[in-house]
Amino acid sequence: MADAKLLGEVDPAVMAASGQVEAQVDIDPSETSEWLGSLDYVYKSKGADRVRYLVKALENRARRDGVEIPIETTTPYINTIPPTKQPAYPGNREIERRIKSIIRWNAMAMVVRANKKTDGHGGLLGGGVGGHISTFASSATLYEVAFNHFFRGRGESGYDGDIIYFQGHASPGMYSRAFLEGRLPQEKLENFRQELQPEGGLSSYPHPWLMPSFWEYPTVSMGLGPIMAIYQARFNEYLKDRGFKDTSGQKVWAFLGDGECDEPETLGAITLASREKLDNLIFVVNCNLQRLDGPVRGNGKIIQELEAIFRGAGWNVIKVVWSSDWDALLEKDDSGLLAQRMTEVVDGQYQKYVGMNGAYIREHFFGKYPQLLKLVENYSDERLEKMKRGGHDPEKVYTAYKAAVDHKGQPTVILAKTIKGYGLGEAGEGRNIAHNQKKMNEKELLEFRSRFGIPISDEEVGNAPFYKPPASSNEIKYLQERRTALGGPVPSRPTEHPKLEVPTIDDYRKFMTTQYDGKSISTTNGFVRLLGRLVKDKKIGANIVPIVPDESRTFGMEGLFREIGIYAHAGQLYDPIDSDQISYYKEAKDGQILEEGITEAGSMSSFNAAGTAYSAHGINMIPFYIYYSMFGFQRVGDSIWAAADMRAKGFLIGGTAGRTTLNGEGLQHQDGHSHLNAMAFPTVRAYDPAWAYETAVIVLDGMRRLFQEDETAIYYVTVHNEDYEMPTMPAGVEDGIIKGIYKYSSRDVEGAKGRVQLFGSGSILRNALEAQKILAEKYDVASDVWSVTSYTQLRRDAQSCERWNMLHPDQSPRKSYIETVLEGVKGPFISSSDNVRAVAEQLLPYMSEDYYVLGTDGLGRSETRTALRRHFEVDAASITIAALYRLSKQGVFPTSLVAAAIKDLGFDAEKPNPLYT
Ligand SMILES: Cc1ncc(C[n+]2csc(CCOP(=O)(O)OP(=O)(O)O)c2C)c(N)n1
Ligand SMILES: [Mg+2]
Repeated sequence: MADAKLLGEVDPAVMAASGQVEAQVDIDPSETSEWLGSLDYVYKSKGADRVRYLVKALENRARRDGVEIPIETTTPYINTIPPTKQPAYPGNREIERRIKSIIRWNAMAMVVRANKKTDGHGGLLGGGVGGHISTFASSATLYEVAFNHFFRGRGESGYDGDIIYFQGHASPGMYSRAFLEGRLPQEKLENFRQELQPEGGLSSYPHPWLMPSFWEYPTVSMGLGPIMAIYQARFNEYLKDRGFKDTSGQKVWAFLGDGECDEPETLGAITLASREKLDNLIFVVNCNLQRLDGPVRGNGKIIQELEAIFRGAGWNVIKVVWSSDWDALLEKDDSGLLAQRMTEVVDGQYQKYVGMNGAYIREHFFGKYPQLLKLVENYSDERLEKMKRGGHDPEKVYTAYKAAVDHKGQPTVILAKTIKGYGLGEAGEGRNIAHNQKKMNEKELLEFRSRFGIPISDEEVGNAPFYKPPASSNEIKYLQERRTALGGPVPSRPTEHPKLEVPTIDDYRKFMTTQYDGKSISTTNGFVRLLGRLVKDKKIGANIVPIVPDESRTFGMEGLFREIGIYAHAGQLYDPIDSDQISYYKEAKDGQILEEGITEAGSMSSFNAAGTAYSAHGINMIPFYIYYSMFGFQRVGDSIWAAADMRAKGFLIGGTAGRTTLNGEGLQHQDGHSHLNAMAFPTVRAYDPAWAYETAVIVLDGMRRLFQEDETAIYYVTVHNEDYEMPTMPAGVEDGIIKGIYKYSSRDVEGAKGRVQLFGSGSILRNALEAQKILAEKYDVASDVWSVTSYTQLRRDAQSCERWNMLHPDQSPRKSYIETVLEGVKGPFISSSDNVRAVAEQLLPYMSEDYYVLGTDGLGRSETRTALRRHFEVDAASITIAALYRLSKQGVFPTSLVAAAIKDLGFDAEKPNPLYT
């Protein structure tokens, strides 16, 4: 063999990358043995602490003498917890194995049957409705041990359970268990992934929106489950530290895939968990070494790589690599060669062993070293083939979970080695096609049935029928007893929640008068004043959760630092540099603000935790997540989608919005399209208010709807940073503000040449008002200016109205709000906003007359607001020109005068289209 590298051996560079140290040559074995003997003696006589002390002392001495000792972030590729530290298994292994086998069978059958039934009805790449067998097949033991011994149900209070993020595409396993528990009827299982059937179906993945009394947390957009779990664990601490609830008994579990760890969100926030000492958090990474297309790290070792990353980040890492089948061998292996061989073989090779027989494993795995061949000389090939991996051994899994739940001061990650498609045999076990396998032929079903001992006859097995033992069977009784002892079923989500009485708009009229009227402030400042008042509100003040990703000062919120404090579990361990100032940087254990630092993904995760506290904890927390609007829907849209899926409630405040209102920051900051994104999110109600009172009305009415009326929605409100004088709220406009439009101002002109309707939103409403003046004074044109707070809400209402009318053609038609408001009003209508045109163009199909939209399509740039508004053609002159032009098209204004006006207003008719410049 000389220099040739053995198949499957780790390359030194790979070892270095995953923190492994290359094995070195022992030049003096008797000296080594003497040192090791001494160490054994110390361990036996004085224990582990003394060993640690001595090893550290040796290391320090060597470093003093300049000996370079590589920092090791990985341990050998064996179980972290040795057999000697393994607690006794508290359950009945035999019954649990039978239960698990039945759950495996039904989970598989659910997918196979659904696809048989729907084959030929389309679905992913032809075929049927799809689904996954192999993922749960690999993680059945990881879940079952937790279901039987760890997962806490909601208990008597209904809100005391563990919070669990199930790996999304392992959901057939969860349904299968719920079926045995009697929580889901067989008809539902028959309709896996067919949710529109009359008797109802089961959603593909965890979807609280679609199965609101079952699922709590959507996870299948990979990476979102893990990051949300971290912030959820921290939010549980926040609730405790702020005196809302003792959450100390509630663990947060996140089950994830090893392939999923490639997502930046999965690993991107793990240091928060260790920094905050979240010992209520447990990650279980199902390391089946495969993702969708093939191996996760064919040429490396995902468990070692993750161990290094998590250990480096300060987590408690527990590796569950080998089952008890290997204990005796490892114990007997004095040379350490077995652990070495285990460490040096790469994952792609381990995957290959799954599909090979014992003779191959003997030759290629043990055969590298003669000592190892000797070690297994009494093991038959069959035995070698059956030696399991750690994640399939309930005792090893139990050991890891027990250590994790008992661990103090750190979050724990369990890296469990499993086999993808475990039990599927030829149908996919360990095969690269395993992930997409959703069909099994008769022979494969027979083998699966026999392997797991399911009492289904040879004749029946081809149909993959469901199997459920009678309620009186030991299996069902056992499983029920275990869940009762643990506080009830999981997952489960309550659909009735406590309500919160919130203040009314009337309660805040005086506030609006004194804080807004006549003041030259921005809508951002108007919102911050409102927030400052809300946190002091007797009814709801404490429930408000302000969340910011390092932009409080940008929004002028720093006054809140001292007033309500920044949440820090450790309190404030230093004297802040600005402690002599009024709004100093105050961190406190009961601080209210979640100042997340520069992480929109983390902040959104906090929003999701706070926004679902009503269902998770039975407490109506009211999140206000305030951020740069450019870094919202565009950057963390998927997390907002998850928020919608999980029925989160709260307020997203998109600050510094508007392509031209945020002028100096230029490209990559100027947002004119977040409203375009937001319109696609069904539970998001998006508003672009112009005046501070509009924001206040939207927020106050929103709180009532969400927390008093129990509507499920997220409010998205953009606020701007342009200071201007805030007017007094006209009487009777509240309804219009909430529905999306109201008339703000009218200007009549004696002997007018015509009349136009000007729609304006956000800061651009003022340009429409200026245009109104120019039109009247220079061109004898009368106009009405409308404040449009939400095109999206208006469109939704108009759309559903039109739909109803279409489906009820013989009944008197309903009228949409926009139709009602514009009844008898003649165009032309000119809309202008600081958003892309498509936002206002939502109304095109519903406007009976000439409707023309101005907007800010194109990439941003740094300039003055005046220059930018001319560039994007949303300034008063642009609005005036558009109005005159549309009047001329109606024949009421001479075309020649429009051309003259363009000149007169100093508008360069040959300027390039801003979309492309
Ligand atoms: C963000 C995102 N990208 C892609 C997918 C599609 N997808 C679903 S499962 C999967 C492979 C998962 O591999 P792994 O995390 O190792 O889980 P396993 O099934 O092996 O347990 C992929 C790519 C997804 N669900 N989410
Ligand atoms: Mg995997």
